[in-house]
Amino acid sequence: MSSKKNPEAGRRRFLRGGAGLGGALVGASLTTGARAEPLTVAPWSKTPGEPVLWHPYGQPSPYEKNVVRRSRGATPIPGANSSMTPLQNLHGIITPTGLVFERHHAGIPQIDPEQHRLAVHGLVARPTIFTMEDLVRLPSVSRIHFLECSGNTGREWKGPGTASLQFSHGLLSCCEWTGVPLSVVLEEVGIKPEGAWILAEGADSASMTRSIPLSKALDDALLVYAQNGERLRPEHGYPLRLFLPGFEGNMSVKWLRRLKVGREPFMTREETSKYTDSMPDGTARQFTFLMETKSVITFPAPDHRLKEKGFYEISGLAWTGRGRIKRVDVSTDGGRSWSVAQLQEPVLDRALTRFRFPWRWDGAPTVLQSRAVDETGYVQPKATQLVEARGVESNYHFNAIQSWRVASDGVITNVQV
Ligand SMILES: Nc1nc2c(c(=O)[nH]1)N[C@H]1C(S)=C(S)[C@@H](COP(=O)(O)O)O[C@H]1N2
Ligand SMILES: [Mo]
Repeated sequence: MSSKKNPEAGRRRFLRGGAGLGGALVGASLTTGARAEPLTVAPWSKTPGEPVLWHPYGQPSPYEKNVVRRSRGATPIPGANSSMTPLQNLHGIITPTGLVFERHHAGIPQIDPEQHRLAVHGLVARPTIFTMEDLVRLPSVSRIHFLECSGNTGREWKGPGTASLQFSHGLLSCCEWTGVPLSVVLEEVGIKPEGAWILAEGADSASMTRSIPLSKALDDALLVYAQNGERLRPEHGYPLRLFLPGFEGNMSVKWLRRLKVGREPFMTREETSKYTDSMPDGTARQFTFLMETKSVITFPAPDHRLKEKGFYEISGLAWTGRGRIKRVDVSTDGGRSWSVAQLQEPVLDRALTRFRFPWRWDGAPTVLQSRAVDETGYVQPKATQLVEARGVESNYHFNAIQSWRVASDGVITNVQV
């Protein structure tokens, strides 16, 4: 039988050849935990199970109840909070909508889509107010893109932060977004020649506002009404949000109610006192739109514990606001040597890319790292390199190589090497 028809034969060949392992697995079994015992018939195999419509809207198995968003707890400002995606429990590249991180400056408004309006005004020929019905009738597109808060991994600037992947890297998601290209709407209203920036305003009580360069608005910005195939959830901007592929999450204004075209950036709170980068010379850098190339090992991570030595598949995510990921290198010896990881196809433009690397843990303490390279040749920096360039006073745009230390008891911690 060919390996196509018989996956078991293919697997044995893989073991013998030691694909990607340099023959390290010859004669060794991957399945250290498996036993040769008679198979029993469980209670759930003896009677019919739950009926259809057990949950009219599907739910995960009750055994997956620990796979949830988590938050650091209440903040002093009402409604200003965030929750993190449990990256340690996810597979592939798509974030299930119910696990997509949340970041709200003033809570989640409950908006009636029939009453929602999008006003487009300022330096335009035809100021217009759109209903949701108007917008959904326009030509639409669907795109798979990551969304990362620029505050993600912000606690790593001053040394190793939280010993948890969910809390260190969990302000990150990747969804299929459907909506109207912003360029279509801008063409409808007709931008005056002096127009160069667009103010985007949310309908939440924070009235969150950001200035968007017109070039981005005309390039690939989307007015999004659906996420992973269904209308947006309230926490992600229902009924309408802006989505700017590859740009910092903050600019993808949720509950979008107004776009105003102007000559210059509007210098809102979110681009002056917040979302600026403190530099080592005491100045602050403004308008750091692009999310830089980054990667992280999602298994194993501090949220896991290795029970025994033996075979494990290291797995992780890489992404870049610049386009596509070209390569991911993995080190299992604290950066002394690097090997190329396997990338899951398709590798999409400004989407999460899943990488995998086979590993046999010998039980000795070690440090695991991943390093992403994007299609422009940019290489994810070491923490020391990043800090040298940017100092330690920033809260945003930390994209350094993440190091996970594996101790001999299988406990994994967050370190910087
Ligand atoms: N109107 C409005 N838009 C907003 C926010 C907000 O609080 N209000 N938070 C921003 C921030 S900081 C981020 S990181 C993303 C988070 O999007 P999500 O909650 O859908 O993951 O939305 C952005 N858009
Ligand atoms: Mo954010």
